[in-house]
Amino acid sequence: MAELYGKATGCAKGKGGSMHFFGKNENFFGGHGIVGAQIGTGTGLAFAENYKETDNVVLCFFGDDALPAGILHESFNLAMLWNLPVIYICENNHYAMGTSVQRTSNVREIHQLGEGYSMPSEKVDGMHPETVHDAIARAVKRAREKGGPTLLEINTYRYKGHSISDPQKYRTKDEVAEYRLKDPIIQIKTHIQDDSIASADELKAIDTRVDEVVVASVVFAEESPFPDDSEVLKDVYIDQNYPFIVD
Ligand SMILES: Cc1ncc(C[n+]2csc(CCOP(=O)(O)OP(=O)(O)O)c2C)c(N)n1
Ligand SMILES: [Mg+2]
Repeated sequence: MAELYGKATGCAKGKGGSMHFFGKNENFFGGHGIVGAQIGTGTGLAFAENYKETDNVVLCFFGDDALPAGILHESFNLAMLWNLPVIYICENNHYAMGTSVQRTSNVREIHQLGEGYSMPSEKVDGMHPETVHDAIARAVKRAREKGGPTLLEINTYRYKGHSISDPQKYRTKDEVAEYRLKDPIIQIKTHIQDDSIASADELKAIDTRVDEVVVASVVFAEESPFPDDSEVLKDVYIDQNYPFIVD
């Protein structure tokens, strides 16, 4: 939350903002402001884990708008060639900034993109949390057993527009309403209660705890200082000879 507010206590010291969350200690390397660019980063991180002979697996997330990006295809090729421990997770919510996948990609069954690289791939119902968990567990197992990368097309939906200035003329209100009925949180709550895993009161208590964490995070962010001016060029990759730098 502090990073969102651009505060010095944020995970990227307030210099990343919403686009560049980063936490080295947490092994968390993005957000990325450039659509698709994190696919190259994720592949490189997988190369590093492989090189260091660790048991770690990279989960590399991207939206449906990253499909036509050249870096996706180059990364898929190298990841297969080098048998890297990476899971490419396409969160297919069917829309990019203001365009549906149908209008930008000739391949509508996104998981089929893996076939061009002989990469194991799966289409997953993203509205069922347990289905998602199982698919990821299978892919992680494959990677840990030296079976290399997996492409998961996880189908989901975006209820809101890309931003507050998105008039959402590319879809109907009925379509949004239909997906809301299949909301994964509603589905998992129903499942938990139907199977008596937890009671309505226990779920309410979890909601309350979550609200408290969110409020505490917002208060922490609001009360934190902005980064000091002296921080502006620290931790930023720049050419020290670049002319605007004056001591
Ligand atoms: C290379 C590049 N082109 C354009 C943009 C502007 N842009 C920001 S988000 C976005 C659409 C992203 O859509 P998707 O990948 O489907 O992600 P979603 O927001 O639906 O999860 C675009 C085109 C950008 N950030 N980078
Ligand atoms: Mg999308």
